[in-house]
Amino acid sequence: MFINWQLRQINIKIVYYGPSLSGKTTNLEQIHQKIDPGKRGELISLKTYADRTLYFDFLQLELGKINGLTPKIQLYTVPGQTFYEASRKLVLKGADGVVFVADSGSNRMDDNIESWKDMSKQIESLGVELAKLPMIIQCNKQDLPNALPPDMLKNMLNCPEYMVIPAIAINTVGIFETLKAIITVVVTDIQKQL
Ligand SMILES: Nc1nc2c(ncn2[C@@H]2O[C@H](COP(=O)(O)OP(=O)(O)OP(=O)(O)O)[C@@H](O)[C@H]2O)c(=O)[nH]1
Ligand SMILES: [Mg+2]
Repeated sequence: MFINWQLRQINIKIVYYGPSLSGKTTNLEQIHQKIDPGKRGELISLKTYADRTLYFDFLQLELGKINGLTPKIQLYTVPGQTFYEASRKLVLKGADGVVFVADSGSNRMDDNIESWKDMSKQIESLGVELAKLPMIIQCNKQDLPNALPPDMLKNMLNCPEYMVIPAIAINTVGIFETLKAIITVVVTDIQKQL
């Protein structure tokens, strides 16, 4: 969180994390497409030739005031492919909240668990206590024939304390529920600090 008292502006950083191809970039693309253009900036996507995220995606939103401050909500995605670990850690740095985008396909459970472990390790190595970081879990690709129900995913990740939201990102299902949920937990957390 960064507050510019002169401009009465507060920057809030939310990172979409998860295994490769779970739908992190699709979340930002849908938000960018559906939100009023007056309330958002351009979507900046750094992609490889095969449409995979290289380094990160970025989208900024402007919402109503919090305690007289104008929030700039900055959404980032990490690149999910395993060899971009260093980029993921850089993108996570300074996050006020995380959306963990899990792939609900039953064949992707090992990838979800590995990504969750990597994320937990990175957060701790940045000097942040995992339990204190606002977090929402999105179970994406619920349209797949082999999709597992959100409660089962939550059990597999062994994280009973977090809110879990089912989603079909390609159809915008659960996208704004996720965004609202993470903003709510982050803002509640920030208000305690102000
Ligand atoms: N069936 C289905 N496909 C989806 C859904 N959401 C995203 N996809 C597809 O999954 C593929 C990967 O989506 P991305 O959003 O690029 O995934 P990512 O998590 O950003 O991937 P990396 O950048 O490599 O980490 C694309 O072909 C999407 O169209 C969904 O809800 N259901
Ligand atoms: Mg991506």
